[in-house]
Amino acid sequence: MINYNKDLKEQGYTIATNFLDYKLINRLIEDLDSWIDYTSAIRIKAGFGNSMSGVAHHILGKDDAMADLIKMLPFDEVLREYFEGPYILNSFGGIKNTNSGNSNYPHVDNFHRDVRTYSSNLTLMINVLIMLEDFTIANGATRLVPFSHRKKERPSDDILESNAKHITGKAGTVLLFDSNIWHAASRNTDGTTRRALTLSFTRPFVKPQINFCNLVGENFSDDIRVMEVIGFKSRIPQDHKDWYQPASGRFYHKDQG
Ligand SMILES: O=C(O)CCC(=O)C(=O)O
Repeated sequence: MINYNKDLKEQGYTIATNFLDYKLINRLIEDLDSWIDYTSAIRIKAGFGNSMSGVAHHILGKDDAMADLIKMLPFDEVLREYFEGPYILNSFGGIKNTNSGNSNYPHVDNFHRDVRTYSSNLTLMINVLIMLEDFTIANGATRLVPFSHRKKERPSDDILESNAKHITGKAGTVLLFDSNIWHAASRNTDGTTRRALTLSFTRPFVKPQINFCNLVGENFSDDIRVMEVIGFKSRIPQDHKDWYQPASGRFYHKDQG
């Protein structure tokens, strides 16, 4: 069996193949497109225009394939081992890279890190990128710079460019990486669609990017591990009534670090 955690720690990333079957991939593709339509309507209303076209952020809250994916607890064992305990969902997005000319979402087209606080000894965040279609160099596969999670400073553009590695793979392949790794999408030159889901997970004391508990509601799953990943065991009490609770009803449970 591949030692995902050894790769993650040493080179900063690891790759798992054949993670999803085609039936689920097709449902995820269809639902991603409807999330992109939904979020782009909200962005247009908010005055963002088309500056993030082809992207959807925080795609949970419907009874759809995205919810089913989270309920599968993807890579639970790897994440639990990497964080040495519980972890929660920090963000769940999707991206449809179709562009054959202009940049549609500069944040992902430029080399970046997805965690803003650098900590070399305590990993705060892991990215999980799920390829819903084949990733090729021509259609804009992700690029990353192996070992770049080990240094605090941003390497120069020259170093990033010359050490970056394209991560290609068949639909259903998953790229897991330490969020300190410098990475970017690359230019789609053949115009074939390249959809992916981009999730990140953190230790429970890091604030998620959105209140997933609120988005999915308390009846999301009967599986306590799923509810823990959503963040139900690491919530912030809203008032004193929430705070003064017996151990079982606490908003932030003591086993969440
Ligand atoms: O779409 C890609 O290849 C990269 C996505 C990315 O950079 C991100 O999710 O932070």
